[in-house]
Amino acid sequence: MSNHKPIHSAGSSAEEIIQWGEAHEMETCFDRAQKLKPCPVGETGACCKVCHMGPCRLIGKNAEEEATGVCGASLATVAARNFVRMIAAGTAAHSDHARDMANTLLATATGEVKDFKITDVRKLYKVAGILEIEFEGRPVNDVAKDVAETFLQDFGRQNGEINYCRRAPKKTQERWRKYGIAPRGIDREVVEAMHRTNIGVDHDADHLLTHGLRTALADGWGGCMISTDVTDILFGTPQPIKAEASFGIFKEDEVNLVVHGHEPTLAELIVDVVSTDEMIEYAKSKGAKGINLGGMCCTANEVLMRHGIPTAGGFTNQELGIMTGLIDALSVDVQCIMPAIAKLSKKFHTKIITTSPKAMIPGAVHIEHDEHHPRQTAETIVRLAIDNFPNRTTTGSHVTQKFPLIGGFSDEYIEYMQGGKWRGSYRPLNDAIMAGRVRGVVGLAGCDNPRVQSTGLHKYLAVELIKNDVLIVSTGCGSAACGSAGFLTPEMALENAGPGLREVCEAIGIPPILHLGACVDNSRILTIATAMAAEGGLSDEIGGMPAVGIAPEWMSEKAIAIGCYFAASGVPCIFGGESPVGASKEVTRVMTEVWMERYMGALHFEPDPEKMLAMALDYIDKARERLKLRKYEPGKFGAERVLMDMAARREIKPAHAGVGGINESES
Ligand code: NFS
Repeated sequence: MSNHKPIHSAGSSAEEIIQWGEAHEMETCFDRAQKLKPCPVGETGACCKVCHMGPCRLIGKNAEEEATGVCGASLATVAARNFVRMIAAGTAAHSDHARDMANTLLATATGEVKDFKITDVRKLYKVAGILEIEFEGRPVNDVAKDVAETFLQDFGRQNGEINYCRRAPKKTQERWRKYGIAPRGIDREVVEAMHRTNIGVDHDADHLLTHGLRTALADGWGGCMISTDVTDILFGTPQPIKAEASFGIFKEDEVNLVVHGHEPTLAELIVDVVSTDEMIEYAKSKGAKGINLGGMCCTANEVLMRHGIPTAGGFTNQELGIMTGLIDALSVDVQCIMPAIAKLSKKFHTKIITTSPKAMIPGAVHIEHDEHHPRQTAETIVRLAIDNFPNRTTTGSHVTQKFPLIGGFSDEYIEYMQGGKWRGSYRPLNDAIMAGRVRGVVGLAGCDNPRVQSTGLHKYLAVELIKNDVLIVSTGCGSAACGSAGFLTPEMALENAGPGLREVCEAIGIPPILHLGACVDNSRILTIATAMAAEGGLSDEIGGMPAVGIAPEWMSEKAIAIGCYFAASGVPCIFGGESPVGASKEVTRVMTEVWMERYMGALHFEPDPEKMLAMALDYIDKARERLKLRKYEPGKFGAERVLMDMAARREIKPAHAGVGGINESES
């Protein structure tokens, strides 16, 4: 027998803590994933439990043709229904978060909540412009109130289309209308998804999935986009900022407070409160040198993007963080919070604090986020963390490794960095793609997962893609995985990127993997793709761009909603793991072939990372071919078209020389 232990995480610090935990008999999701194999019937979508005549298992050799539930539902019906319910749940999660953000904006604008203000007036005006709300010469708070109310209408809208449909390229919108997937209202689509998948309603797989896409679009161009925009308006639009990642961010001699979950409102105030003299003095009175704030999952991404707060990583790192023995308090809001942390925390001094009126965990302390006085809630939490510092035991697994990173790439900044202050533009990026310097763009996103070597697929794909001159935009735990591996630095381009991508990154001084934010900020990728379509020279809609979405370690229903809104917007997506509709060939065919034909997007499931890579590159190359772009050859580029005038180019040359589009020779 070999005493070779399985490697659970591709992060070396994470692995060190896991091994320490095993030696100390502490159970984590990695152990549970080993012990608890997925049910093979449910895993591939063949289990129906929408009524109590079942659960029915649609299995057997000819299940696709012959198996039915007690009601007669076919395998395709069952698999499609299960899948649509995943989309609905994911959409509900993002969008309910967005609703709270819009309500916070409204309460801030009306003065009902005094702890927040409109931080980014420029973004407010930009959004008002898109929503066709008059803003010139009006008080900022009046505009903000109109914006918030307009957004809130999108949740309960019964007819027509949600506002941000109009933000997509015309041709993309036309496809949505042609196939009946332009969403009417966010809540309406979620409710209708639940209705249609109820016993005895919609039984046509394609028809069900079509509504699934309508629901997903309500997520992408509704919930997610609203959340991103309102968060930017309230707390500022991100721009590049330095931060750190991995477990070495925790400090032995300071109070370690961690924010975990997805909603930035309370976390924003915690950021503020921990740096007040009063709290720092209080921490010192308890024997700490100061207060160290860190984050996990997407709340981390939100405060990292805007304040440079360090991250301890993504989903599978939450239990491991506690096992360092260094976290004095872990304040959680909603989504992706493992209930296991409450039990685990009892082995340490760590206090788990639930804060959302929507989410409690047995064994945690509940300090409810007071919507009207959020600052008070933040202060209570910070004090609790400080009070707990003297109780710290030192029995955890202390690891010191951490990596520097650069985050904060909003779509606004990406536009700005390509043109300078006088003319933001996507011309250089489009030109670099046209010339073959950049082969294409991949959105590398989604969860990390204990069912695979956690974060390992993200790391593998990140390195291979940039080697192949593919620019990566990342969000969510994909960003956390890359950050915790040291990949989110400009040096990464020097060491690993192909020659064309490297040149582009060097010229602008950016990493080859751009951290765009939390999972809701996948909406920024939609905005970027729209801007690229508008800029010209590539596709005039989102479909047909040399762009692919990959979520190699996804596990959340939210990831499914995201994959579907990308597919419906025209981006082929490749997800890892077993297919949740794998039992039905028909459903698989609809999601790949039929969706491709109608929307120029698709959703594939492919567990093998090498095949994921090959598929992504193939999609990119085929799109290049269709667009009649120069065939991609590493190290060989075409002449780039120049659309700026001489004076303009002269002005920006020193800072951005070398990036596509600013050559001296006119073509
Ligand atoms: Ni996205 Fe962000 Fe992470 Fe997955 Fe969860 S934290 S919202 S769902 S696990 S990427």
